[in-house]
Amino acid sequence: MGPDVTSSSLFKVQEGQRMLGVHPVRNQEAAEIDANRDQVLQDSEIRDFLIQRGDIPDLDKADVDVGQVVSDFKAHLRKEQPAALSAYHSYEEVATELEGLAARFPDVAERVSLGRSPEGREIWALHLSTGVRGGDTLSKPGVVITGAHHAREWASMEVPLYLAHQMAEGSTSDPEMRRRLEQGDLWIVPCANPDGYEHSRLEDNWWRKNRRPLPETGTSAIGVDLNRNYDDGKPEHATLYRPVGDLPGRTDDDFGRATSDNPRADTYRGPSGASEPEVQALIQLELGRGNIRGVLDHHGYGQMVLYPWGVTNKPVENLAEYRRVGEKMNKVLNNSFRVMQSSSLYATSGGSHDIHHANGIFSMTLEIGRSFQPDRTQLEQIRKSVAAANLVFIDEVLASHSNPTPTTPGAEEGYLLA
Ligand code: 0X9
Ligand code: ZN
Repeated sequence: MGPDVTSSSLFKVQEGQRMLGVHPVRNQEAAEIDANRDQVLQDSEIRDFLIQRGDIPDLDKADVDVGQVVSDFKAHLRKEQPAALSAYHSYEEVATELEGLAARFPDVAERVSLGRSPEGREIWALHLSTGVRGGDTLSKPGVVITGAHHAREWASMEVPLYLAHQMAEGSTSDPEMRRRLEQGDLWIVPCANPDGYEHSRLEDNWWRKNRRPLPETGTSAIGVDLNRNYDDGKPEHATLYRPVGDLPGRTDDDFGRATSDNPRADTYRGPSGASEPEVQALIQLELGRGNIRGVLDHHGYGQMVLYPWGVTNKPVENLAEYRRVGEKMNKVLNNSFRVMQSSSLYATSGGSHDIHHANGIFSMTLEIGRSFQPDRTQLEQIRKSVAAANLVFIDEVLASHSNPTPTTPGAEEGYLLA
């Protein structure tokens, strides 16, 4: 809305020399931010609020463009979209591009729907491998690349999409790309959370979760944090989803502050493990297909290469391997990332790489960019450099013959309870 929102708004934010109105639907949030109660939300108040809520991670560990994050959040408060929106693909555009790649390179690429989101959108994958149609790609080691589990992390969708282009288009001209497609069974899933992604693009650039209404909670809350909902249903892995002592339906015993049983929280883990259709669709590929040896999940932001465990400070048994591959990826990122165990950023349960790792899959999370919605110039640089790091990851997984069977951390050893 235009100027009358500005004049009738209870709260204002400063944008350069101008004072702009907070949209009335954000009044409650604004009241929380307005520490000095002057009805002007200063950038410093917004920054402190975002740090306290966890939307800005630990500045000693993550690389953050605080000014950009605050500015993007002000778009949320005004119920507008950041200028960077036009640099990003819509869900429909992604669907069309993947379809186009499959049509142009039919002998190495097919577009596959892994399932449907709660609002009925297909979760599209580009399946890349020589002999993809009719051939036996199941006998090859598989790698899955995912993005946009979190709706507002827009760049995390663009990198896998860019990689899909690189791999399909390189298949006819670049011997190294051809080799990867001959050796591997590759799956690229740019948008794991299509409903959330579209909601974030069109309605609320700060939206994180999926968009499933939660009638089972008896509340009007919407959405589950898909990166808290991973679970393989194996009793011996149950504590990766819900640590001992963290009871369902209670929030006073929540695991750290980064995973919650409160349906209104941004980090709501869902009513049960793998309750969400998006997570089920991905797990069916990642664990169900049987040949997947590596999973690389993209998130934003902070410039970090994260490896398991996320649920405990206990080190993984193949720590040296994770660190070696992480550092190798960081090298093509100009050493601008930090390589660390996820739990040392903060501990969560139900995260994707923990469940994969527990099933013998080499799995990492990349936190890319320095804000949720980097501008066009930054996005271009991110796409190229992070896609190169993806190729390092893929090559390492395809080259490795070891497949360690990890031991799940016991309930007694080092879970980071609140
Ligand atoms: O919280 C998450 O799911 C990831 N960060 S984000 O800002 N993209 O939401 C981090 C996942 C890594 N796992 C842990 N830190 N435990
Ligand atoms: Zn994320």
